[in-house]
Amino acid sequence: MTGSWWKSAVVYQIYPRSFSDSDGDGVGDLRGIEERLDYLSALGVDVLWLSPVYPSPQDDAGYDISDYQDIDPVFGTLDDFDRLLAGVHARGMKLIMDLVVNHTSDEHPWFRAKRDWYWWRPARPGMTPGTPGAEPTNWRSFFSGPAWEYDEESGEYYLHLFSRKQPDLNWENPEVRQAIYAMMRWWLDRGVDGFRMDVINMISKDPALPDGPGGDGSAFYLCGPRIHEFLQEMHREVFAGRERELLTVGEMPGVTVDQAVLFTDPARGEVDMVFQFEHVNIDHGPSKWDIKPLDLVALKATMNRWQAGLASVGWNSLYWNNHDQPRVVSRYGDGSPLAAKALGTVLHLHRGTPYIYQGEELGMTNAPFETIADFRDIESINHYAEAGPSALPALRARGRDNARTPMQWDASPHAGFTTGTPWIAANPNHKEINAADAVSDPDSVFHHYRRLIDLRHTEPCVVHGDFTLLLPDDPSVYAFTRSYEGTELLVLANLSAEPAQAAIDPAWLDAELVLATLPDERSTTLRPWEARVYRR
Ligand code: TEU
Repeated sequence: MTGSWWKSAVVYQIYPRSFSDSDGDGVGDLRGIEERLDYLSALGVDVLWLSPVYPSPQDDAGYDISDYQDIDPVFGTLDDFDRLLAGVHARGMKLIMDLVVNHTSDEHPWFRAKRDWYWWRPARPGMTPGTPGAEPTNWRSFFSGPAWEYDEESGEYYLHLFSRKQPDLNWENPEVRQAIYAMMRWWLDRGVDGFRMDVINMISKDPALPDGPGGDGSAFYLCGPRIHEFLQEMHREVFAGRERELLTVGEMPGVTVDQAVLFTDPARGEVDMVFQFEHVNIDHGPSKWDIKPLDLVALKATMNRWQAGLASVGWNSLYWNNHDQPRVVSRYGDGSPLAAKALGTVLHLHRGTPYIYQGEELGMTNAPFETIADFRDIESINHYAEAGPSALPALRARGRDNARTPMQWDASPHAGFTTGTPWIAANPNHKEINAADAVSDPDSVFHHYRRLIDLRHTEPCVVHGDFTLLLPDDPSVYAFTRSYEGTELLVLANLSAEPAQAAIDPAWLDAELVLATLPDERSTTLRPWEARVYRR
């Protein structure tokens, strides 16, 4: 792929259902996005990533696709898409699509027409098909219950790692692979600038599909035997030889640093960068519904390992948020604008390509969900059905709907997202946290993010500088330096609600203060949630 322009780029993720509704049906759409392009341009981001907008029964909010080469009417038409893409390009930005090819919807015509494009297996030997425990393996789905669905008609089961309406494609079949590559070329020919690849490290499975310990089959489907071969083939068939500057990022739950080096080594031709999960699983217990408090020392250690592991070969992606994660300001912060700025500063000053999830640049928080009726996400609803009302506190803290409430544009009803009834309620705090106020306040989280993006664009040390973690054992201060060609940056953040003493060389206080979230006090004591970036 041409050069590495994406090293100095910042990506902004749009979750179309919740971004901006132009026609009052309560669901965001492509025209809504088009109307907001000047806002995104003012923020300064380089690339927009659209979560899925393809035709879909919306069982998993569009991650269940029934036609890869069209737009769901709820979002608009292909003409709307072309206009949006032209508007993005006219502003010097790029647009990448969400590529969901580990599975399709069960309503995709392939599912009935091309049986051997999916994973079908008979019942466990000696068991009556369709009875509990007769599933071909003991694998559990990510969305509760077994990963197998019985099909009366054929008397066999199909595999679905996610919902029963998301059957897994069988990538062992070369016809599957060729159909997907052709579809990808079609989008690139239409002008899109790359792909975010959904759970792409799950496409190669051990064809024996053995039982896993305690129902966890991940050893047989995460980074399976042919994963590198498939990604290299995709690269040759889809990306190689294209002149345009493209971006590929593979979402890879469970990926290790060593594997990520292989996936992102440019010489191997696989993907440009991966989304790893260690730093967002750090407050999980045995499952994501088991809540542990954040251990900042552990968070710094994991981030540091990824920085070091991809320092000479490969490249990191950097994110706190996406449509699957609770809001970072509520999770690793205290919900305040100051915490939002401190967390943003820490993330954006690491080496890698930062991803901003819509509303993060406003300091949008988790939602005040009360009952199960407030939730929309299949993952939360299924978990509640299995675990019962005692699951509510975990759903409130961890539910993906926290990320999916409407983008907060202004203080008007439904946060200015829609003139109709939104598909999920807007957070009542939109009266205080919204884009209109943020844009007009130079001290807002929005303008701090704008300055962070600007710093990446203008200071090569942010892009290329070597990363050195300082004070690894400090429980509240996040501190590190970056250095490149004689320039050195120091990043200091107090990620706690108490004042904290930063045990750094006080000579740094004489250096240029390039970014600060509170008025300069020239002290090594950091106020609660304060963040500073020095340069010398
Ligand atoms: O998510 C993959 C994934 O493994 C998790 O992040 C998952 O969403 C869940 O939180 C597990 O507890 C991707 C998409 O980002 C997600 O929205 C989809 O639901 C999923 O794949 C299936 O396509």
